[in-house]
Amino acid sequence: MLKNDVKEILKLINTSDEICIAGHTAPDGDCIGSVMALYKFLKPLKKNLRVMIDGTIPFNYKPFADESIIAQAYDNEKFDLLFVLDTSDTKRLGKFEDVLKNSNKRVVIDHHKTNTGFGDINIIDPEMSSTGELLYDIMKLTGMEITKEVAVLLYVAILTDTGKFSYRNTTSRTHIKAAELIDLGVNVSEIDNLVYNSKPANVVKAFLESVSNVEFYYDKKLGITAITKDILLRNNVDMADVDGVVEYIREIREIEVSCVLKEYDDCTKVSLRSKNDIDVSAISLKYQGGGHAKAAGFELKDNIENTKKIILEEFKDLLKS
Ligand SMILES: [Mn+2]
Repeated sequence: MLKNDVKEILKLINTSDEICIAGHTAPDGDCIGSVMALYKFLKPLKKNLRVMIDGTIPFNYKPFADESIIAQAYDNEKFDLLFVLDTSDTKRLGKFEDVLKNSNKRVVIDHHKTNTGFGDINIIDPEMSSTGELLYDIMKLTGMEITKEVAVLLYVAILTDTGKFSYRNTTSRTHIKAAELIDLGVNVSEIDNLVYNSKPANVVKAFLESVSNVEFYYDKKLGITAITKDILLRNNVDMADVDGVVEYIREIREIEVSCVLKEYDDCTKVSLRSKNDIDVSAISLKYQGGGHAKAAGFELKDNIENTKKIILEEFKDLLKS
């Protein structure tokens, strides 16, 4: 039961001095919001806290992430206690993966159904919209103070992982918790402006280019495009900043599955979104990725062209009428 797990976690916190809080590579709003919220929540306890997130903080989350406290590299430091948030498998810790074996106790808090539970304590609830929502439940059970600063970070986590409270993972409880966070002082429109209405022009241009290159297959049920190195270079933007292309393509009426291929030097990362019944996490798992039924991804050590062929093949039977 959650209550007992929280009791155990509080005991671990009390007996620990060195505490690390880690999130996943290519961090999103839920990861950054949750990690930073837990950091600020534990701050008053005067422990030695470290934060580990491998990857660029997207520009719109920079106001919520204190980058001076995020570790740049991992030098095999040891920890009494490690929290791993929003991270469905150990590989997603990226360059910080070894922190797992260098920590005495591990607490995993996540809402990905593909999470196997690699901690000593695992709080994994796929019914939750976001790790932020789950973390809020946990924080309430500790009886410790949730400041406005913490509330803002949890709200960002919930807001972004629910696609502004629009995905199916959004429940009445999600709204009730968001309301409680607003009562703690969250300014809804201010956050909306920071997260969604703050894009630099070159980021929007790269986004539009990526969207306009979309190709349709199987009666437009599959839409596929790529964010190439060339698009990034010409517009002078980071991959991490071009967000939402895969969701945008899903907005097309006929689309059942949208796919974005992200071109990196040594691999292609695949983002998948499903509109109805197709479980894209099953296909992602097949290629050592993970995620949710409607939002998942994986990477291949191959170029865009070959990756695209694989995607077309994978969805052929599911989408061909
Ligand atoms: Mn999440």
